[in-house]
Amino acid sequence: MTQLRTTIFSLVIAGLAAGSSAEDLYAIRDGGKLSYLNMALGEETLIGHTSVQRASSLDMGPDGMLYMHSRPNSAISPARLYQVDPGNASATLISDLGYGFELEGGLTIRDDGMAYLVGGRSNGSSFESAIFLVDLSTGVSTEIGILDILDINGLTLRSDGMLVAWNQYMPGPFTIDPDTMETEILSEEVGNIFSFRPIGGMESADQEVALIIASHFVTEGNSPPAMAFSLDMYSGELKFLSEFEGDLLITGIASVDSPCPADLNMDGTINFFDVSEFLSAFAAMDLASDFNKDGTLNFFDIAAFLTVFSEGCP
Ligand SMILES: [Ca+2]
Ligand SMILES: [Ca+2]
Repeated sequence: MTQLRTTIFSLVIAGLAAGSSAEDLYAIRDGGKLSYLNMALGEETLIGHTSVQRASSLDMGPDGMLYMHSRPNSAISPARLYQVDPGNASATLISDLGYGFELEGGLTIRDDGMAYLVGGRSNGSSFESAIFLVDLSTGVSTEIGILDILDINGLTLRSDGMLVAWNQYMPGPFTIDPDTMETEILSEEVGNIFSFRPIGGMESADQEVALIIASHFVTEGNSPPAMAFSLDMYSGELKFLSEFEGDLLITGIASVDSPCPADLNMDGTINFFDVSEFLSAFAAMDLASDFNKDGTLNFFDIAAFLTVFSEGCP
């Protein structure tokens, strides 16, 4: 009996140890593969393939689903916005974004379900960098300004509402004021680390410290391993976290934890309408209501939804 109890106890501990950590990330890599990155161990696990060609940046929505944009394929297909299920990597098209966004760009989602999307687009003979505000539920995007910095590969939000971005040609990360489009260097001493590894993505769960993945463009041959860093978005201090084995071409990263999983209609608050949305999804056997993430729908999902609902939103 004691032995059984010990066995169960060690299984519970092992389960906790194998569970997700707030610092872990989802990553989109190598032409649309979705991976799980264990940041402490520097380990990558493939979840599945989104089948989206030219998949670019990624972010976690308040509804617990991932959102991703793809770059256009010249005249064949425009840039597109997708919703991606983090459980199995299946991608659902939300909208066409048009023929801009030729460069990798960046996507970051606000708590109210609106996203900032920066993309480089061709302006006749040269490129220009534009920022769009995208409604994730409809996919409708509205241009809000032009930036003086090109080829942004990482974009995330700071707690004061400023955007923090990076491209590898800049000496360091910089802030973007989304109201005025003014840019300002945050920290200059850190740029050289990335000289051979372009920014794969930036992400911040707490909007104070960002996680950054630097990853090589080329996936064959002697490409250096992808590296993870943390960046204090107020002081500009950069710290090395871990290195990933294998040739990972990472173009976007997203937090594992949704900031507000009960906010199913993504309006930034939780109320009756989210309960109604949950019940509709549950009744329709839609796995959006699979709140304990075990692939089946039953009483435990209602209990899990009620728990996150009672915890509220940040
Ligand atoms: Ca809501
Ligand atoms: Ca379930």
